[in-house]
Amino acid sequence: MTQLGLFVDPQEGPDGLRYTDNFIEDAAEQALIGRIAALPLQRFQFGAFEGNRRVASFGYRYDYALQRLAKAEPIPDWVLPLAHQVETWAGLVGGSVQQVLCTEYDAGVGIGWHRDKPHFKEILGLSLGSSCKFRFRRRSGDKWERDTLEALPRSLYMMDGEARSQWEHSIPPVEARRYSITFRTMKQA
Ligand SMILES: O=C(O)CCC(=O)C(=O)O
Repeated sequence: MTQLGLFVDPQEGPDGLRYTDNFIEDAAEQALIGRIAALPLQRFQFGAFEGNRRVASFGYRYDYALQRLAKAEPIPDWVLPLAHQVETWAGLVGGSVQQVLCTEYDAGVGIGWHRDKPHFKEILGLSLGSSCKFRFRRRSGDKWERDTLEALPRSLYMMDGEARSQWEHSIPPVEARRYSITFRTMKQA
C-alpha cells in the first residue's frame, strides 16, 4: 500500500489525485468548524437508508429516491471566498464550484466505498478537525489495487482523471470528530 501523506512523489497514488497540506490557517479552520457545527446538519439519506455522518448540501443535492440532482440552498456567503481559493489552487475558472457538501463525522463514523455521482466533474475536499485515512481502490483483474492518502486537518485534495473515474474511495471510522467541506464542479451536458 502506498502512503501518499506528503505526496512527495507525483508518480505515487492514483493519477488525477492532487493533495496539499496547510491549505488554510488554524484560525480559519476553527472558524469553519464553528460554521459547520451551527448548520442544521442531517443524517445522510440514501433512499431508505441513513448514514451516520451528518451533512448539509448547498447549490445542489443528490435525491436518491428520484435518482437525480435537485436544487438546494445557495452556497452560503461564508463558503464563497473559500470556494474561490479552492478554484484558484485547482486551476479552475471562478464560479466552477457549484455544489458544496459540509460533513460531520463523529468518532467511529466513516464513509463506505463509492465514486461520486457522474453529474459532477472535479471533486475537492478540505479536511477539518482531525485526520483520516482516505482510501482508494480499483479492480485489477481479480484483485483490488489500493492506495491510502493520510489526509491531515487543513489539507485539500482534488480528484480528477482516473482518481475520479476509475478509483473508488472510502474513509474508515475516524478516531476523533472530523469535518469536511467537499467542493464539486458540474459535468457539462
Ligand atoms: O469527507 C470527505 O472528505 C469525503 C466525502 C465523500 O467522499 C463524499 O461525501 O462523497
